[in-house]
Amino acid sequence: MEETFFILKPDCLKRGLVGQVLERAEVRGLEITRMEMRQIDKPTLDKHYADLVDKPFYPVISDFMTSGPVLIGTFAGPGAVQAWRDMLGATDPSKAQPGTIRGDYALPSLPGQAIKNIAHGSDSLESAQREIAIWFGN
Ligand code: IDP
Ligand code: MG
Repeated sequence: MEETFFILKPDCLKRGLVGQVLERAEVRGLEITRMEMRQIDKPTLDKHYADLVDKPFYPVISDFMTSGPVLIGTFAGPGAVQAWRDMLGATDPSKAQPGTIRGDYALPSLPGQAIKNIAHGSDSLESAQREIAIWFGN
């Protein structure tokens, strides 16, 4: 069964939205196959966001993602990777459609601040496998 990797980001936990976000995934039919609360360490985040570490805004993302506990985990189901991406909506909450998690629960960030958009989802099957290996080992 296809698996995708998720992170419920620090804003999700701080705002008490864990139940609502997980409920959406479960109601859709995605099965939680792993889940763990973590305080992210920067070296692991750097591996996870290897394509972003050299961007000028990466330090604010890194500070945001390590600003409080997160929940990491995996969802399984047919087409789980695309299903969870579609449920999240666009990266920038100002572009995310109503009905998506980011469109319903997040607002645009102020200039120079990290985009706080509730949750992460792998963007492809290859990314999912890479990320699951980083966070959980094979
Ligand atoms: P994604 O989460 O929709 O896959 P990515 O481009 O992979 O988006 O970026 C990872 C995360 O980094 C985003 O979810 C967001 O929290 C943050 N981010 C991305 N681009 C920016 C930016 O231009 N400014 C601030 N934060 C950003
Ligand atoms: Mg991404």
